[in-house]
Amino acid sequence: MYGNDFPGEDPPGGLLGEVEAAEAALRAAAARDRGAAEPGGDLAAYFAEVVDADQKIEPRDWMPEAYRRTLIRQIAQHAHSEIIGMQPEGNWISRAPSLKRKAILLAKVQDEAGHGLYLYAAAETLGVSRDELVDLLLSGRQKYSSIFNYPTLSWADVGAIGWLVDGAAIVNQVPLCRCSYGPYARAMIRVCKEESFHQRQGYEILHTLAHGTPAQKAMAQDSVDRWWYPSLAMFGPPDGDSTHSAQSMAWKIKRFSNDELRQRFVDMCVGQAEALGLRIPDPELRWNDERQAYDFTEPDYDELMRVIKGNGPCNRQRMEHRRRAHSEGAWVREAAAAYAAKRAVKEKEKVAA
Ligand code: BYC
Repeated sequence: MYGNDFPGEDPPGGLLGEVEAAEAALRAAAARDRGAAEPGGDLAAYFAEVVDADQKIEPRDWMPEAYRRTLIRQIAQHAHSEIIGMQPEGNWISRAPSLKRKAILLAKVQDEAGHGLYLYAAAETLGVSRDELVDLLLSGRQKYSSIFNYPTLSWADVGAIGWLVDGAAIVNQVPLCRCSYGPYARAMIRVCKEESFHQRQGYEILHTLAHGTPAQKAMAQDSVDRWWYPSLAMFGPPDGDSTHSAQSMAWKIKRFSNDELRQRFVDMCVGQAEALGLRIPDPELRWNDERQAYDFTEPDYDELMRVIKGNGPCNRQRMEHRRRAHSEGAWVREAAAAYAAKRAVKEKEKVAA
């Protein structure tokens, strides 16, 4: 039993079942005739009709400028998170405890790079270039997830990231498979399937450690103690302080509020922690029969704001590393551009011949 393969899941089939249902809904929406905007008609009304009918907005469609800007902000932040998210785990590639663990971790980190690329490509369909987005990240004008500003101090942290961070990412991203913007929803289907696999590898690392020597078990518990609250904070500020939620939910970009998803994540983790034999570090955690959900201690949202503003334990290190990697990779981009230009000339010559 690994992570989200948990029995008695709600919904049946678990989160992966939900991804499959979202994929089927995407295909069904594509097969339905959603009509076309009347020439010279009310474009805003047509946009609202498409969203209301759970059809997808595509890049060719008219959309409110604020919808476009919100999507660029969220998709870009998501893409940057995937790219920066490679650093904390990359820290352990050369120190993984076996060749097999090293190969698995390498593949996982490589998947995160792939997710970043799908997401940058989805953002580009909104009329912004990859160069602009990278520049916004490197100049600090766009954010990435708070979670990647915490250090990975032990091998068990690779397990805790898989179980808790990827677990939180999936709970947040499964509803995005039903996002109203087609390219983002389609990218999310593939990302969620891969993230689900990542969550299982983290769970399996922790399970092995938790059933190993007392020192290994203590190392696993220490990781869970450090990653629990930062993982809860990944869902964003509480609903009352979430500036974008109401509008994003009306546009069906977000399907659930930050607090709803946080609760869902806590409810999912409790049974998984029991199966691992590890303790969630929250003395207030208990089942509430009336709410049919667990009561829990909220993360420290002042800490979240400090980390978002650049003052977390590793913000400076992460950005310095990314800037250095970007400048050291300039020759690769130049070579790829020169190669593409050469091929374009050859293609043109072929067509002319
Ligand atoms: N970190 O109004 P709100 C992953 C910002 S997983 C940093 O609620 P929204 C991965 C927010 O941007 C992580 N900033 O915003 C996993 C806004 O700031 P601005 C990436 C945060 O957008 C494993 C302000 O706070 N996942 O990639 O409605 C391995 C107010 O918040 C955070 C995604 O990006 C935070 N935790 O909701 C490798 C998923 N929380 O722009 C990689 C897509 C909030 O007004 N994103 N802020 O200055 C989302 O679902 C939503 O954007 C959020 C926030 C739920 C994160």
